[in-house]
Amino acid sequence: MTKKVAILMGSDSDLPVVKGAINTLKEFGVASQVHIMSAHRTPNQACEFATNAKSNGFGVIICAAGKAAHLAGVIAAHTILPVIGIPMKSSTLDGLDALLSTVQMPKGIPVATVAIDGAENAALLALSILAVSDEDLATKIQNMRTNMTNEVIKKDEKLQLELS
Ligand code: RP5
Repeated sequence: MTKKVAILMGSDSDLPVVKGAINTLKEFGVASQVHIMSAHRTPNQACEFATNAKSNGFGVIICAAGKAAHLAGVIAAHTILPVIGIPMKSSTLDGLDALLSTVQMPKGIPVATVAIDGAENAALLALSILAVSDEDLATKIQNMRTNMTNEVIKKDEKLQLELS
């Protein structure tokens, strides 16, 4: 059975962006659990969630956080599940602070970091990780990519007609 994906966000203010990840997982029919959980405001809850995530049936954890974004790193410290960080553009620094905080993990505890506000790609990466041991899911991802390719080819054909 396909494992679940956990989506954690540091604040409810992250939700509008995080919805992109929630919806992408829904489109692929993969179950997710979504929580507001902060490394600094709810440190005990975050630690407990990460520690038990594997035994609770999760296969990947996505963490969205802004500013001094340490949620993904802290969660990764408490689990061997793959952790994907979404740096949020929620600050006066336009998310560059969160990007660096998330991507610059010291060696030993990795966090796979997507683009600032890159919620859809975080979900797609989580799906690819789960697809390593799930052929049906791998086929769905491949089909999505084929459709994407065909759409771009169609757009290019339309452009060529317009320009000719
Ligand atoms: C982070 O601080 C959250 O992930 C959010 O992106 C940012 C601002 O949080 P709020 O002040 O809006 O709750 O912890």
